[in-house]
Amino acid sequence: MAQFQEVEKQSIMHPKPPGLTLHYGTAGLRTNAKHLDHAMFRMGLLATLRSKNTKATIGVMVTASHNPEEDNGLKLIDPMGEMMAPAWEHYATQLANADDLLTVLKDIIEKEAINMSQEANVFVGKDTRSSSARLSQAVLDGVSALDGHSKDYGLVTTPQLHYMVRCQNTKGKYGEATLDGYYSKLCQSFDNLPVSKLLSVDGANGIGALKVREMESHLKKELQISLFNDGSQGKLNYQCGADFVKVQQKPPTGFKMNPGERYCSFDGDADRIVYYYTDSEGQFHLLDGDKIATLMSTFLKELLEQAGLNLKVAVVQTAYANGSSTHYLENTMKVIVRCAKTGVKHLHHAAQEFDVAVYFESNGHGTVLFSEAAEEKICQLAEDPNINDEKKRAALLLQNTINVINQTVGDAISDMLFIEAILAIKGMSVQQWDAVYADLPNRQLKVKVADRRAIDTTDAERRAVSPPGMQDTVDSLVNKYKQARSFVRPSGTEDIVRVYAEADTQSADALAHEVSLAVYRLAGGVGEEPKPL
Ligand code: G16
Repeated sequence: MAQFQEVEKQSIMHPKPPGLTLHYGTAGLRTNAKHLDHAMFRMGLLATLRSKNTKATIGVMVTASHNPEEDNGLKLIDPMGEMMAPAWEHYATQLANADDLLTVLKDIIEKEAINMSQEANVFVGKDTRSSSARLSQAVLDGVSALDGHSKDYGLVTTPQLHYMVRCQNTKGKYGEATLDGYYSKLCQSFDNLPVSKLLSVDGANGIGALKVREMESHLKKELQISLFNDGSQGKLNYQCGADFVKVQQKPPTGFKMNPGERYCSFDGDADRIVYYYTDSEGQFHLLDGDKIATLMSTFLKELLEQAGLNLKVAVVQTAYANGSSTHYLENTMKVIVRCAKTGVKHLHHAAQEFDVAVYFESNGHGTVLFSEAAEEKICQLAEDPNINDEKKRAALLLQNTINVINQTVGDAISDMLFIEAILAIKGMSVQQWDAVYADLPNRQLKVKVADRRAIDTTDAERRAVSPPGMQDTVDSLVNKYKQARSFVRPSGTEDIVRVYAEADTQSADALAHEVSLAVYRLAGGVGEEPKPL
């Protein structure tokens, strides 16, 4: 077959480094950029097969998101803009590691009964990393080797590419598959909502900064955005961005914070957002994904009640969710709460079971999903001439909310617009938002081990099943602290094990350290032993 000959010919230009093993993890492939050329070419092949298989456009985003600048990676996007189906992740790993590329390729074609004469379309985007241009070219080479059509969107945020894929596959029903279409949809709805002014945005020196600037020109209303870490000087994700702020629990470098003012940070591909401020005593306050989920779900639940719509609202979190947030949501807000494994693909899937579901990871990655039936009910109500003013207002607000949200995946820009609108509508300051519940003090640490797969987990990653003795040790350490909880899990994006601990006081730091030591000793730690904080 001519296509296979072309793959064989082209793959010589994209050789696999000997001995390298990659794994399609939490959010795709990710490692040092210098090892990725072959994998990018091969993922171009895979995306083309997936497109033939689904008879729809597939997306490939070249990014390593929150990882350091020298890393890169890729996220594959399925037809409705969601992360690629888990069944295909296995093929991605197989293909990336294959020594005999054609055999694995043919195997996938046979298993999935793919019609190779079916047309294929792949959308490609990239972040601002210096390696992204050559790596996205490798993806495009892979697509053309299998005769697929591609459209290169160039520099876009990850959620923007997710959006394009969905627009294309819904034939414009979700919106227009262009950047202008994306900004117009979000901004038109945002312009219909009240808005607070003056927000400072940390762009993590990445693509989000460029795209916030681009979006501003589409806004009729004045949302005064002061942008810092815009990439003009600093290094991507270095001492800035959502991951740094969340994990370090401190402000990014690159600017001075004024007490009481509202700030937010994006991550390297702008699919995460966290808010923060300092009080008059200079104390730093973080409003992470849990606080965002609480704000959004409360707002939506109130509007649905005002509109008289009986729709089921749920919040999906992960094991990292602060215990106070789960307690508040279940006991005060009385919403259904579900816990999913880390990775938005898991949260997204769990959220699809409900009429309206807010899903957020504590790290600020999340969005809101409305079922088709829920959207229809809201739209019908908004157009009903026989309802009272209160219902009308609520229905219209809900309708604009649906359009401001990027339902394909967490989107820092869209989440930011929605949060700003909620604060303005509720007349709420960032301090009042923060005061809704108090976070339990918590700490997240990383432990370097020889092979992170030594740790295996169950119960949505809340319990370790290996190595032997790990969970018993965590349990006995947790018992020493009040209101404490801790878990360990291997990261799917970095070569480390993550440790999370919370407790009634900042003794959470000591618990996290003790658990880190246990990981180091029981799971094959390398380098220096973890030191107390
Ligand atoms: C990715 C995933 C997130 C996940 C994060 C950390 O984020 O999309 O869902 O929470 O990695 O994952 P892990 O703890 O497995 O390393 P991003 O923003 O880097 O793509």
